[in-house]
Amino acid sequence: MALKLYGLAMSTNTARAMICLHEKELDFELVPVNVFTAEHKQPPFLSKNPFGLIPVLEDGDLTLFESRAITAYVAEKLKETGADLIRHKDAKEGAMVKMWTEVESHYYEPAVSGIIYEYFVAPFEGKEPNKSVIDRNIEKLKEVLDVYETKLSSSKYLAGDFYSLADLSHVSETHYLMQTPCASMINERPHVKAWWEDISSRPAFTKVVGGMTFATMRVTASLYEKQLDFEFVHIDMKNGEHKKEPFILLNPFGQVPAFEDGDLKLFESRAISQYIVEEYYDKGSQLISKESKKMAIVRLWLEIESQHYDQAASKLVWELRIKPMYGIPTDTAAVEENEGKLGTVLDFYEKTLSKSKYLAGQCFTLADLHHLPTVHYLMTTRSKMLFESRPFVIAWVADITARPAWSKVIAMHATH
Ligand SMILES: N[C@@H](CCC(=O)N[C@@H](CS)C(=O)NCC(=O)O)C(=O)O
Repeated sequence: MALKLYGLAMSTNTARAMICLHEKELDFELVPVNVFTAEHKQPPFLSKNPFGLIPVLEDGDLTLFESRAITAYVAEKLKETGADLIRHKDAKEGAMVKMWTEVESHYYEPAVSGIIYEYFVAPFEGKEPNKSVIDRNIEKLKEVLDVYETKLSSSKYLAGDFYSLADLSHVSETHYLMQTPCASMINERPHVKAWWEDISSRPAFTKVVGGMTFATMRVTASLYEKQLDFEFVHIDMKNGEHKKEPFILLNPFGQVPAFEDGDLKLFESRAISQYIVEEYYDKGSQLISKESKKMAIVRLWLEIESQHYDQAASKLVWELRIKPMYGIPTDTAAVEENEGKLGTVLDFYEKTLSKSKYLAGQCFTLADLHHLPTVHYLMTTRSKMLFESRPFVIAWVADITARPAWSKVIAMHATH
C-alpha cells in the first residue's frame, strides 16, 4: 500500500517530508489537509496528530507526525536505497548528521521562519510584514550563517563531504527565504551560496516545487476534475529550464504549462483545459455541454473570465501577493484602479449568481474552474473584500474552492 502524507506542499514542514520521500523514490499519496478551514484542528485529523499540525505520514499501521521524525524514519527504512541520508555504516558520520539536523531545528529554522512568516503568512492575514521582527531575526540568522560559512569552507555539506538529512532539512524553508530580500544573506557568503545551489538543484526538490504556476494550476484542476491519470513533468524554472530546448520546442514562448497527449502538443492553459474537457467528455465531472445554446453560454463566460475578470484580477495578484514577497513596493494607484475594474466585473457576477448557482447556469463548468487560481490568491489579500461584500459571489467562491479536485491542486502547490 502506498504511503500517505497528509499536508500541503506549500508548508515547509510537509515539503521537508516530500523531498525525503522523493530522494528515496517512494510512491506516496499526498492527502490534502485544508488548513484554511482549520481541518487540521478537527477531531479526525487530531487523532493523527494531537498537536493539529501538518505533515502526518501513514505507513500501514504506523502514524507519524513531526517532519524531522518522518524524514528520519524514511531515511532509516530505505537506508540501502539511493543516497544514504543518515550515514548508517559509520557511527561518527551518523552522529554528525544528527548534530547538524539539530542545528537546523534549533538555530536555523527559528530565525528563518520568523522572516518567512512576515513575508508570506502575515500578508495572508492582511498584515504588513513587521520590520522589527524581520530585523531581529536577520541578526540571529547572520550568526548562524557565519557558522555555516566556516563549516562549509572545510566540507562540501554540513555533516561532511556527503549530502545528508542535515542538508535536506534546510531546503524547504531556504526556498522561501530566497524569495525575500534576505536572499542576499545566502548569496553574499560564497560557501553557503554554493551549498544552497547544490542542495536546491537536486531532482527530489525540483519535483516538489517545479513549475506549478497559476496557469498550471488551471490545467491540473481540469485533469483532476476529469479524473485522468497524468504525469506531472517538473520544469526547473529557477534554472531557466522553461526558456531552453527541449522545453521551448513544446512552447516557443517559454512559459509553463505545456501539454502532451500522444502526438498532440499544446500550450496556453485555457486551450489545454478546453481540449481536456472536450476530448474526455465522458469522464469525471461534466464541465461543458453538448447542447449548443448551453455551450454558447459556457463559451461566453470563458471569454468574460479571460477578457474582463482576469485583466484586473491577475494585476491585483501581482501587486498584492507577488511583489511584497520580493520586497518590491506595491503600486497603490494600480491596486485602486484594478480594484475598481474588478468591482465592476463582480457586480455583473453578483447579478448572474443571484439567478443561477454557477456562472453559466446551475452546473459547475469550465468557466467557473478557470477562475480558481486567481480567486484563490485574491482571497489572501485585501481585495477579498470585493468578493466578501457580494453575498452571491462569496457563496460561489466558497463552493468552487471546496471542490475535491481543487484541494488536490492546492496540496501539490509549493509556493506562491
Ligand atoms: N515541528 C513540526 C512543525 C509543523 C508545523 O508547524 N506545521 C505547520 C505548516 S508548515 C502547520 O501545520 N501550521 C498550521 C497551524 O499552525 O495551524 C514539524 O516539523 O512537523
